[in-house]
Amino acid sequence: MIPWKTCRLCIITDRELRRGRSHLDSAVQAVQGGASMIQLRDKVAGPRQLLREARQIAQLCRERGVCFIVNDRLDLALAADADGVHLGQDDLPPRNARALLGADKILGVSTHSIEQALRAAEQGADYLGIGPVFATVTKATGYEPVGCDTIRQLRARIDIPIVAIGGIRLSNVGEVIQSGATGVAVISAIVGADDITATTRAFVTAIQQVEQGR
Ligand code: TZP
Ligand code: MG
Repeated sequence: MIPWKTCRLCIITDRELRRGRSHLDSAVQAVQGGASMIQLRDKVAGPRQLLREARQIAQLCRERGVCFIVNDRLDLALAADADGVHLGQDDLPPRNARALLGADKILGVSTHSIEQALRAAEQGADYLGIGPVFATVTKATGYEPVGCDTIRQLRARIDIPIVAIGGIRLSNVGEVIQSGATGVAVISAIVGADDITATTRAFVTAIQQVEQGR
C-alpha cells in the first residue's frame, strides 16, 4: 500500500506551465526528485488523450511506489486504475464520489475555509486540500489566500491529512509544514522550473529539515 497518509509533496501537472514537456515527462522528473504524490490535472485534453496519459503515469507511479491521483475526472481515475481522485467544490460531492469509488480508492477534496474542510471530511474525504495558502496566478480560485493560520486551526480540529496548496515555494514551504500541514501540493514552482528533478529534491530537503527540527 502506498503511504499516501504521509504525503509530503504532491506535484500537480499543468498544461500551460510545462514548457514542451508532457504530463508524463513532468511526472517522471518529479518522481525522480522524490515526489510522494503525482496529480494529473488538465482542463483541456479530451478524455481519450487524458486516459492514455493517466495510464502511463499510473504505471510509473505503481513501479516507483508513488501515489497517483487524477484531478476532476472520477471516471478516468477508475479507468486508469489510479490510486484516487481529487475533486473541487464544484465537482461531484464527496458522498457521491465515495459511493462510486468504493472504500479503497483515495478521495481528496479541495477546500478554501475551515467550514468547507470540516464538511468535506464529514462527507468522506480521505485528505483535504486547503488553499490558496498564498496568492497564486496559476488558478483563479475566487478565494482570498487563507494563510498559515487556517492550516493551524484546521490541524487542531481534524486528524486526516492536510495538503496545503497555492503559492507554495521553496521560501515558504517550511512555514507551511510548520503550521501543521501534512504536505504541500505545488504546481508552478516545480512544473514550471527549468529542472523539475532538482527543484523537487530541494523541496523534499526543505520539508525534511522542518520535520527533523520538530
Ligand atoms: N487550487 C488552489 S490554488 C491552486 C489550485 C489548483 C493553484 C496552485 O498553483 P501554484 O502554482 O502552486 O500556486
Ligand atoms: Mg475540480
